[in-house]
Order: sequence, then structure tokens, then C-alpha cells
Amino acid sequence: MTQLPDLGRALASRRSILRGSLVAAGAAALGAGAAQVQARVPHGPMPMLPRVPERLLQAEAEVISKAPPVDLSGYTRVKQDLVAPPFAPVHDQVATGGPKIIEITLETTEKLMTIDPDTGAEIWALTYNGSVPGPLIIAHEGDYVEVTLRNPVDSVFEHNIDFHSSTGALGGGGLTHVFPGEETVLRWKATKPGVFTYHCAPGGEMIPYHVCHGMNGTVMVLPRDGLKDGKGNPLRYDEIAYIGEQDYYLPRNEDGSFKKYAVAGDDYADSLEAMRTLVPTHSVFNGAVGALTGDKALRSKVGSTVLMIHNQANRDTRPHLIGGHGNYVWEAGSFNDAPATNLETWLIRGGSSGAAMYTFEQPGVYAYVNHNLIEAVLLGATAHFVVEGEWNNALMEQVVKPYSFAT
Ligand SMILES: [Cu+2]
Repeated sequence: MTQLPDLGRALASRRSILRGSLVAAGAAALGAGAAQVQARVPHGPMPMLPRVPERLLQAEAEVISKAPPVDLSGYTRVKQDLVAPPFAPVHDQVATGGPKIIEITLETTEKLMTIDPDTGAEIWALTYNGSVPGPLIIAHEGDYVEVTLRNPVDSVFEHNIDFHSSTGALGGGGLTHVFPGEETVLRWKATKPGVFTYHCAPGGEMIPYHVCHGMNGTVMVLPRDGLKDGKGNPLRYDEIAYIGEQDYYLPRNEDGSFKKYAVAGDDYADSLEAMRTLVPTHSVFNGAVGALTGDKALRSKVGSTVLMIHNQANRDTRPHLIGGHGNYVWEAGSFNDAPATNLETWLIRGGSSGAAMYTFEQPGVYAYVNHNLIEAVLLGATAHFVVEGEWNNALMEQVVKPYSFAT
């Protein structure tokens, strides 16, 4: 089960090659952070990564060293300032000018987050730039994304990043392992238009542990001439609602309350045990129960077209906009394929992002839910859109208000 990521990690990691035999050297060589975690795991040592033969490491290093340099002439460098979800960075829907090298920075922040204010349930979240999901990254087909991945000195864990939108080296996961106090830079070409998940994948059991502690997000690669319907007509949106659905598996005390931990990583063994049940204690949008309801509800107006981007890095889900529809839905995420039209509910496969476009026609409150309604209502997977505008009786009218017919 763990051989593929571990092998790839060791094969592709320049740094592990430089360090000699990272995977064989035990906790000390895994870095101070991992060593701290190992010391705190009550049920025995963290599973060690299998040793990769030195000849394979050397062969891979040789292949990398022989690769010719890429010609980046003709590319313009731009910085993309990433923003916290549910918002999107400033971008053009239709590309202007030639291809670009889009520079972004992601910091692997570990932080204590309350995920349900009603119960006080909390988790030492593992994040990109401090949010769950990580920020939305937007490029156009043919651009490069150049990511600086920075792991703060005070982190506990090693992190990396696997972009499903990229090609090679486990989505870049094999080239981006950073220990606390390290940073690395990876550049990958956006060859396929669509919405794609990205996530941390340090190796072995750390992969689901990091993903289920919030370390995932979306890259959107737009076609250079923008989105289109199935007939070649342009589709444009007025706003983006970026929603990440996160399944959490919180360990419980004997009385059923959720356990609390002093520092990141202390929950490691308990969390793995909870994760093995495959039954989440929470399934929430944007990190916490109520993160997109009440005062934090998404806001729009009649006539506005919203592109709803939905990420789920670990588990299938089925978004539904109660009171509206998916007018155009890229269910599997590829913008090379014609969107499905007029869907009531759509499926986001675990390990992917999808996008749905809708133009509001009525004012009021719309609930955007995972239409497994148990998850929506009992586990937290509910968001609200509050839409302003004029009511249209031609679409819906309350002909008779509820009244008692019994007397
Ligand atoms: Cu991580």
C-alpha cells in the first residue's frame, strides 16, 4: 500500500538523494519535526519508509541531471497573490498576452482550528497558507505555475505538494519535500484545462493523515479563450465561490466528547485509528461547521452568474444547490470536455475538483449542500447563498398560504 508513494518520493527527491539514504536512516534523518512526532506517538514508532536501493536513487538523479534546460523565452513572469477561500485571486477569464510563469507562494502552516463552535471540536490542522481548503490557484492552459513551498521553522511535520494538474514526479510530490525551516521551488506546465485538486503527500500513512487534516485545495486551469458550452459559445462568470469539502476523523474520549491535543501531531496514533473506520465525525465546507452560513454566507444577486468550484481530495460527494441548478457542470473537472447541462445534483469524485455554473433567477436563501443530507445536516456540509433581487412570480408563487382546514 505504501510502496508507490514512498518509492516515488525517494526516487524523485533531489534532497533525499543529497542526504544519502533518507528513507533508511530512521527518525533522526526524517528531520526534527518528524522525530518529535515519533516520540509522541503512544502506540509505537511511526511506520518507517521502506528502503529504496541506492542504485535507483542514483539512476533517478542521473536522469534529472541530464535533462536539458527548458527554454522559457517568450514567457512573462507574474505574481499571483493568493487569497483565502471562498474567494478567488485576481485573474482574467480570457488570457491576455502570451503565456506566463505564474509565481505563487504556499506556506505549510500548522494551526489549531475550531471546526465546530457548538461542540468545541478542534483539530491541529495542516494547511497551505492557513486555510482549509488551501487557496485557489488560477492559470491558463500553456502557462507555468512556479510554486515556492515554504515550511516554517516551528512546524512539526515535513510537507510537500502533489498537483493533479501537473505531469511527472508524483505531481511534483517527489520534488517538493520540505522539512521545517526549508523551502523549495517547483515549476510545472499547465497542459490540461480544468479544475484539479492538489494535496500534501509526504509518504505512507502521513498521506491520508495530512489530507484529512486539511492539506488540500484546487488549481483552476482555464482555456486561453475562456470557458465554453458544448457548442463553442463563450461562458462567463461574474463571481467564483470556492468550496472545499473536508472530512475530519476526530478521536473521541470515552464519554464521546472530542479529544483535545496540546500540539500538532499529538493526535497522530488516535487519528489513524479514527480514520481506519472510514466514518468521518465531520464533513464540512471551508474548514468548519458554519464557515459559509449565517454572517459568513456567500452573497450574490439575481442575474449574477456564479462558478461554484468544489474540491474534495479524499472522498466522494454530491453537491446540490437547493432552489437552483447546475446550468453547466464540469463534473469531472476537465474543461476540454463539454459541460453537462441543467443538473440537479452532481458528483465530485474523491480526489478531484469539479465546477458548476449557475445564474440566480430568484432572490432569497439557497442552501448549497452535500446531498447526502445526513452529511449536510449532521456532519456540517452546508453552505448558504444569500441572493438579493426582485422575486419573479412567473417562476414561483405561493398561491395559498398555509392555513388550517381542520376547523
Ligand atoms: Cu503536509
